Amino acid sequence: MTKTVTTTPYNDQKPGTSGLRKKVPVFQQKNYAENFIQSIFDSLDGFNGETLVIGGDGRYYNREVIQIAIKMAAANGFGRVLVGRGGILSTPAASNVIRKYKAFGGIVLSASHNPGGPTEDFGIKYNIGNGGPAPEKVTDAIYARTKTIDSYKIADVADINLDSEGSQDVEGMEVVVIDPVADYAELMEQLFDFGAIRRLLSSGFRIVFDAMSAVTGPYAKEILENRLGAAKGSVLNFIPLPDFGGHHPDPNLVHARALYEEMMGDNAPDFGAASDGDGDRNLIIGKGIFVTPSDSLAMLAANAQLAPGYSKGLAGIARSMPTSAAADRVAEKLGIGIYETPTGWKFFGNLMDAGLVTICGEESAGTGSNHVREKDGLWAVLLWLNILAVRQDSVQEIARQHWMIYGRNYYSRHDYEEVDSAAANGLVDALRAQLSTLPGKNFGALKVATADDFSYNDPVDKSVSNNQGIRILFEGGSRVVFRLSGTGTSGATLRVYIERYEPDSSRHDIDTQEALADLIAVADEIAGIKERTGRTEPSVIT
Ligand code: G16
Repeated sequence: MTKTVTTTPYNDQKPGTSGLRKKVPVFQQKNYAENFIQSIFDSLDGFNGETLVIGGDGRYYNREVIQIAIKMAAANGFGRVLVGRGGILSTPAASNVIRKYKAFGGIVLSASHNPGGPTEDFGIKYNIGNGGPAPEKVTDAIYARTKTIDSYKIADVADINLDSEGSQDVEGMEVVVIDPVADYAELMEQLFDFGAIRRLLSSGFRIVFDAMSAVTGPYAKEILENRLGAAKGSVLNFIPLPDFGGHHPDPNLVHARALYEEMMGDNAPDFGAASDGDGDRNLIIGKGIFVTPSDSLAMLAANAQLAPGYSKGLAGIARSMPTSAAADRVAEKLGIGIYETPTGWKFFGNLMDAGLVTICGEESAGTGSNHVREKDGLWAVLLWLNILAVRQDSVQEIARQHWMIYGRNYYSRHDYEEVDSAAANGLVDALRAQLSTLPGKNFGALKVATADDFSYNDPVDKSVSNNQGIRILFEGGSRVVFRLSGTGTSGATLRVYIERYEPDSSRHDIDTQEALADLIAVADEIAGIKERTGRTEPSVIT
């Protein structure tokens, strides 16, 4: 039987950079998840009888919301739901399932790299039929609906068995529980030369992959150890836990510190990597060298044609605005297009659908291609391994040669987390007020060339996105960028992105923070970070 339940709106359901992310107790409020899911359905047209994909990263509260979403999909008229066994689908795997089975869309339950547990983070995101995050016009419509919603529909049935694969009926809608790994692993086998990677891994080349007790564990075990023959034990923390073992499942130099230390040690493996809560981010570390996400994008793009899936070359490259310009130099050399988008994977979807770009990346540990419409952590790891297998060079050698050819973009991001929201907004407003007076000003040896608040004109659907980050560009190609994160769940997170271009290869061995020291000081001088936030140093440096 289907019930219509009366509800009242919540006023805080505005999707951020990647869906709605809140603390679990917020989601546990009466009808909170139901309101948001019904608002998604109310914002869509034409899904009657169609297929919906549902899956999540397995974090605390995942199973409860999966049950709700399935019952609501049935009551709202979907014809079929595909759900990962145990309610599990990594974000890139969900994107693949949507595309492969021509689903109408998907609901992805994740708060990505944010911690999980009864008092930590949860999230709901809607992906459209191309497999990618809903564009702003859809998320705006969802938000508008959350403000007026007065009822939702749900099937009044017992919980669905999510643990055995196969088909079940829920009020006339078919629910198919699928293997979360199989389709994804098959796609990876089509893109990469598994034979070459297998030979590399059997030749004494050692890898370590930290799944951070998150969703990529089963995917990495199957692909890296079972199919590619990496030594048993190469995949660490491979059992997904609802609270990620109490850690932040964020593959960066702070939260994946142990991996970093191991890769910098005397007896380091040849290649180290990690992925995040929902499997879309990646961290790449070679023996003795951390590869920044911006550099990784550029190096992968420069070498992608060595992998079978990209042997015909790339159509173009896209990067988010705060990501370093290292990829721009590769695009220039390859004679292909480069696109600069706002932060958020959703902005890449149109470019990929229109065939303008093949590879995309973000400084926030995201890299991916048009094989799905999400960033993809394991994909980045496999492309690196494919390149290493063909080139027979170390990660160090590949990076050094790359910098020799293209120059090095020294790059770092400083995050100030859980800052008072009013202080953070005040800082951004004050920066905006200075924009017109900054050009031409000198700060030590640095002279401001231009300063603006980034606006994006989507070349495909012509939509415009304003206020996407304050950019201060200096003569010579250095820059600092300021923006507030759209993924945090308490207070505000100020992100400061710092970049310097160094063409001279005799200066490619400087410590990154040292190479950027003058820009870091100027960022504080212009924005008054210490004074306005009361923080003397960033909470996270990546
Ligand atoms: C999400 C988005 C990314 C974005 C990142 C950081 O990643 O999908 O496109 O770069 O957040 O966004 P912000 O700087 O606004 O916090 P994820 O991995 O959290 O889904």
